[in-house]
Amino acid sequence: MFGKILIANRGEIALRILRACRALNIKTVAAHSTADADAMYVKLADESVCIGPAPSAQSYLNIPALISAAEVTDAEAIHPGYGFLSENADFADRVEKSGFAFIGPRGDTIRLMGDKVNAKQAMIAAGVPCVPGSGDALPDDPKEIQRIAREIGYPVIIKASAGGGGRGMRVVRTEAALLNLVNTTKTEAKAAFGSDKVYLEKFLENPRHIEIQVLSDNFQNAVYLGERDCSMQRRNQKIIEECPATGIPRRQIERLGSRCVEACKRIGYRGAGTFEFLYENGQFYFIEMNTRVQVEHPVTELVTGIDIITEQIRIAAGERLQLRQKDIPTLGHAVECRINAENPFNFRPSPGRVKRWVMPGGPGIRVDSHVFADYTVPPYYDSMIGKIIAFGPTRETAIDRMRVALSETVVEGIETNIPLHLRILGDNQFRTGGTSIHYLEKRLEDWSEISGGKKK
Ligand code: MV4
Repeated sequence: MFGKILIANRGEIALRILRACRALNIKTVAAHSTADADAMYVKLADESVCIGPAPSAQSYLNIPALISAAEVTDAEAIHPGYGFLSENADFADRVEKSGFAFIGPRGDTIRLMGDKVNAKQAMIAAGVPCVPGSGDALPDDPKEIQRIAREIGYPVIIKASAGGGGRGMRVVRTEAALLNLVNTTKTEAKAAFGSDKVYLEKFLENPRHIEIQVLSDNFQNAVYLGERDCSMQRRNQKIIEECPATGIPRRQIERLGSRCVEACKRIGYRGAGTFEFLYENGQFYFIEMNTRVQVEHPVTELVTGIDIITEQIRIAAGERLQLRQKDIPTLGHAVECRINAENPFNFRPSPGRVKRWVMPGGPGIRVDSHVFADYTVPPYYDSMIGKIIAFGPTRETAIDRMRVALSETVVEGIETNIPLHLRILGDNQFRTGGTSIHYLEKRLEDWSEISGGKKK
């Protein structure tokens, strides 16, 4: 087991990783920017290293600075968290070449899954159901592109192979618009990701976003930890996530989970990972794989009792997975609300000094946040400042506990999206469950009309 881990991240996930390390009696190094010098996880860490000025490019994305920090503190491993360099294959390679363990998959696995065309081909080979599509990157020949699109059937969606997470995508509803949009998407992909490789898929009009969590060790042992419903999103930003996904037959989840486990074994996956699916008309369709721990990992932890960060560390240290699929419980229901420092209805970031911070408690309530009274939320990074997770024996109990928790939460000095959460949690469609990825954007339009806002 490692003696010391460098945490190459910030905010609530840095604190989460620190807590797992401390429980394992592993020393911690907090790598932080000048803007995060006063963060509580920096104070709680055994050592801290300032890796540069506030802008991410000069600090949390600064590979030489992070590797040097690990060297000067004699860390044995680096945990990248999520975002930043967590899915940067070159970073993973350079960490391992420098003699440190990268707490995540090998660089070549990150590279494989980062190329969405290759990722889909690997999934098809493992029997994971995928969205019907071009199967490979689009050729240059316009006639061939039109033939492929016709074979798929309109509407189709053009996606950048080096993109993901909603970046570099365009929906095409008629053949007349196809070639121009392919060229536009290729140009944008080249500029944004360095590769103009694009592919086509059948566009699904009203899916749910369901993801499968997996753990896989160095000895080809792999398990799935159930599923999460992440459909409550706005502009590809998740707001509420939950586990399990209501209204989906357990046998179907079990079959899908076992296909994901098979895929992990075939690609030699190492660590924690998430298979992202669209779910429509009772069918699952793989879209992409995330080779990192995700913001929403706590809902899976509460329902299965498994500490995903600790499992990541153990797997990276070369331990065998002790978990057996049949022993993994799925008990009750968990709902996570992402707490963002932003205006609840125009979503404008609201950084600044937190004058009052009173967090909720009670049965089944977990708060993952690094914020405290007098903390200053910096303007340089993502606006998420924490997560409130509610667990209960049923979905209804979890939702009601969350409503009570949010209603007793006090944050003054900055704005948060708590009022939006309360509105969603009180909405009948949400309470019934099974809403699609478009639900929130539609409700926001209805609500903005009520509050006199203009239609977008
Ligand atoms: C799709 C889709 C519909 N049909 N692919 C968005 C980000 C990335 N995960 C892929 N995304 C989508 N791919 C097909 N063939 C709709 C989306 C999509 C979406 C997916 C999940 C969660 C939120 C989303 C928001 C907009 C579009």
